[in-house]
Amino acid sequence: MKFFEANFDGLVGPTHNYAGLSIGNVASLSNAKNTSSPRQAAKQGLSKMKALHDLGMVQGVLAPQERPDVYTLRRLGFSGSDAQVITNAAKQAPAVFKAVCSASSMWTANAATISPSADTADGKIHFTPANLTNKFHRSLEPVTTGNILQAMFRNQEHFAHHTHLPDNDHFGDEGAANHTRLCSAYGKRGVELFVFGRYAFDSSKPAPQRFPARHTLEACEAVARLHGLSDEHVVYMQQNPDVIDQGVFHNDVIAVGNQNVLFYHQQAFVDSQTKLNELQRKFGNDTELFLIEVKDSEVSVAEAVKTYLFNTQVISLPNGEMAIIAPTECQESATVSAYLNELKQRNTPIKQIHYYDVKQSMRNGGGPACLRLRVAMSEQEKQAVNQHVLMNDQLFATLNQWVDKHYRDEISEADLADPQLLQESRTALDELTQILNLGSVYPFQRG
Ligand code: SUG
Repeated sequence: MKFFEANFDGLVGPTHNYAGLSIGNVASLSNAKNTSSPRQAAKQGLSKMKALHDLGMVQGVLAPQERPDVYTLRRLGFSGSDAQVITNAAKQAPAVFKAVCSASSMWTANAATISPSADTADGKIHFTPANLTNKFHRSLEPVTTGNILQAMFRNQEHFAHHTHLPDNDHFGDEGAANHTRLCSAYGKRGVELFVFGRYAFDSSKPAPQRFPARHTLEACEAVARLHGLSDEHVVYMQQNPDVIDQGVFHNDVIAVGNQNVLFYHQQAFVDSQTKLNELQRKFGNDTELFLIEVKDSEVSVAEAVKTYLFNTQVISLPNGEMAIIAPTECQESATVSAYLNELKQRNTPIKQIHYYDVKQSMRNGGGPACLRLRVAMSEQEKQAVNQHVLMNDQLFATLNQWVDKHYRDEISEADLADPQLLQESRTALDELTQILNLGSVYPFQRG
């Protein structure tokens, strides 16, 4: 049977904006209050999806969420019509209001953690939406994320869905951004590498001083239990607290893996050598495991954070070669582009580098890898996916027209308080759920 990895990219939502909401995320803070272009952002994302489809990859689309989130504002005491709720919240609690307008669900690497059927005890693909507790604006995502994932992966014979972990910092879970699966082939049992920022129940352990560690060991362990993974095929590694303090707010800003390749920075992990030895032992020796470590002397942590060298996608092309999907920021850096050119000459599976412009997303700290959620699957499992979410020439054209029809060209902070934006957003999402055949997934549709 044929196995492959499918990528489900987040479609950027109609309220995409720069609100400076993510302390610890350098780009988010430095672009706060800049004017954004939702239309351009959505189109950049769609172009990347189409490019991966054209490279022969299985590519899907994950729908955005309803924003501003008036339901949360009502929970927080604002009342009246939706327009009154928006106007009053924008005036009386501007910081809260900005948070409920965020289109942050576009970064689907944070949507969920997914274990493929080859790794799980019951042979199903398991999904756990991330609770994203560390940032208020992101903690609003998991319920609707779960609804959308269930509408995409409905078939209960193949897919198992869990509720997100308890909404508390002890179980802070940022999903696949801190999860990497290494394997000799997609259909073979792999090693699932869970990376965490801190220990929730032991304050004597290392932790960052300046910026928050969003993801805990205890959250990783809970997801591994829920998914029925065997201890012999799981590795837990702690992120180096010093790099979190330098702006590496998720592991996918400092490391990325695919099949038998782990590409990471020298400073990425605590106890790096011991942990990589454990990884090698659990991976086994049947297939060579390529541990590609980038030294400080080659690319500094600051340069990696600026260019998102590690927030690249490493993908296996149909011809068996691996390619790196990088943001144009990597091409614009002399150091990083020279490094990548040299890397593809080396004796590793990585043989191609492709650059894409996702600047609208990058300005909020989201590179190519943040924009995608990976699901390793078989041809049979792919047939069980809602086929309307899979990218093809027709869907690409339809979604571009949909964006042209509904999205604003520009959004500034003041525009978010326009009650009309909620109506535009709901009209767009209602039509999108028909295009993607999702049924009713949004609060406004469920009543
Ligand atoms: O959670 N930015 C997102 C970026 C997420 C990137 N994802 C991965 N690395 N996988 C975050 O910090 C900024 C929103 C704002 O400031 O307007 C934001 O939410």
